[in-house]
Amino acid sequence: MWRVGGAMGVACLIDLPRESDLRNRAVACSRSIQNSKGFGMRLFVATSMRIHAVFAHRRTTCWRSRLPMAAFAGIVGILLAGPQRDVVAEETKASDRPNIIYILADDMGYSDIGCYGSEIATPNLDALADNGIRFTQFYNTARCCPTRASLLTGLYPHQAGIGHMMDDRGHDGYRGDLNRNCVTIAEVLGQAGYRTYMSGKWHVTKTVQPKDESGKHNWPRQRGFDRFYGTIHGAGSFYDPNSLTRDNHLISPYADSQYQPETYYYTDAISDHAVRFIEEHRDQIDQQPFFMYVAYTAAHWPMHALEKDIAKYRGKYDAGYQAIRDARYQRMIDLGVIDAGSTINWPIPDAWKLTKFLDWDIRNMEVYAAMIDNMDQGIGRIIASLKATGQFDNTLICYLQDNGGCAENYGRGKIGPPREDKPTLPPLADDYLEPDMQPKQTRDGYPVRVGKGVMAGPADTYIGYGRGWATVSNTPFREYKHWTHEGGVSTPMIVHWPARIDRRGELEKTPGHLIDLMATAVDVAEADYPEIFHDGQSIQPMEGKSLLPTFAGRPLQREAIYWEHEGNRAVRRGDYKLVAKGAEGQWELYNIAADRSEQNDLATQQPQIVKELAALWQAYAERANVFPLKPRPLGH
Ligand SMILES: [Ca+2]
Repeated sequence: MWRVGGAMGVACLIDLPRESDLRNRAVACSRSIQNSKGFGMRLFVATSMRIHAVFAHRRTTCWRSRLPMAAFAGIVGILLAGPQRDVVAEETKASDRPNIIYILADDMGYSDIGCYGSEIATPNLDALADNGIRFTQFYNTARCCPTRASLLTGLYPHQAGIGHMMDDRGHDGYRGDLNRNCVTIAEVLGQAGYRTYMSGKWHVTKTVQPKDESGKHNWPRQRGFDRFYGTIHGAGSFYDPNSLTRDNHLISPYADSQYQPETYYYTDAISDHAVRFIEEHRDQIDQQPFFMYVAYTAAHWPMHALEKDIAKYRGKYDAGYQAIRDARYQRMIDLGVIDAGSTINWPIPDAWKLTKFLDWDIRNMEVYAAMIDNMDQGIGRIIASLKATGQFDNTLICYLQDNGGCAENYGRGKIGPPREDKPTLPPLADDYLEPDMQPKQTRDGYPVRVGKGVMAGPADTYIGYGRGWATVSNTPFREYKHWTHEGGVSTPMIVHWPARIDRRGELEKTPGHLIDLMATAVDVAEADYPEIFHDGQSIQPMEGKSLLPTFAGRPLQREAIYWEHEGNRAVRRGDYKLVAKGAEGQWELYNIAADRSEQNDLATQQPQIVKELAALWQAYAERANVFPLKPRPLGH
């Protein structure tokens, strides 16, 4: 290992260290330069070609800026460093950089997991909450694609090119494709020596079925991830997902020699591949930490779940929408994630409740609960694999949801047909690549059915759970996925990191947003956020704040948080939130601290605050590529 000479002497490598040791030492040395005020300088001479790999490492950027380029030429690197004791101390810190796992769930309301008030069993998420922090005012962007663009890049979605979905609407804020003036967390942490894995839903490119390799320019492997298993598209059958991909190759789940479970179920597959990546990382634990992005499609429609999981919820929703909402509301108050003084449990209008098809809709909710239950089981397996590999304590895990409960009427319009007695269509070959978000048939030849009365769960159904249950999911907030009222943009956010967080089980009321996840990752990984990337492209500054101070209970300073999606707009500054429905909608003003259910519009009473916040939003929209609002798709 390393030996060093006297206080001003020359130190040589006595035997060749591993590359990770070299990297940590280079990092330690760079810090020592910054920290060595008042101490003498120490000259190291390293005689290894491998040191160049270390120098190429992004972590040493501050190094390069402080030393003449000549120092890097040839096989000798000259390192200037501080006293030996600093090096040792800093080296320990450098090697202790945590793994980071961001877990994102799909189309779930604020009250849908146990530790935020749900009756759905999520013991593994609850355990993370018991030993970590729950944010009570964390926000997403109200929709799948923009949330993923924002989470991945630390920008507001239009700045990353995805203000709407995966379609190009002719303006830079709405290209439906990540642009080249942003970087993903994987790109940044990869440069900082992290291994990068992703399992799950991507949904930030418009080329789901590329004609050739160039169409994969914004697939996960091309945007910084070392390994990928999941779907490029944003929704599909859980038994036969379209655009299923391993690394850079479209695959069929039924002709995949690397993964053949007894029953293929996408949520299980996402969990199993996250576990597989953690286990494969075992040999590299001493060399590099990892970043992993686990993006579940639970509980996005279709309501697909395994019978073993549905069985746990049979009969649990027979009391109907209002009774379940009432029970959730009380539990949320008991848990402290909301308070009674600033929310109301407004009654669900009768017009939103099904009566004739109530049994069918109860089944939809049983399946929805089972989807979340299965996801939680998978998170349990991820936790177990971290424990088994000794990585649990120093892994930062954040769990959150991409938008609020979904009131879309998918598959709920007409009355659906009964299942045929036997298959009516030819079976599909194992290697058939499912092209459709909603398959036309099952693998064994049953037509896929939609409509009222079609009992959800199996592969030949394709149903959403509808407005009544979405209102329960979003207890006690207004609106849903798509809208920027609290029901659209509020998400649980569980943060778990035993090595650094002592506030076990506490609630954190500081507002936060997806944009903060890049800043947090950069902070805890001690990475450098680049100004230039992608072969000379300038990179927009990240918008978010590191959440690290909040982990220790310290406040965050920020101007405001902003939203725009499909003309729905909002800005929150302090306790005040200005929000509007649609591009033509009037501004509404709420004091969220007093009225998080957004019932008492203060716009006419406090016109000065409306004016100030509207001006803030306008400035944001102009600088962040938001205009024009609701651009029409190309060709329309
Ligand atoms: Ca979603």
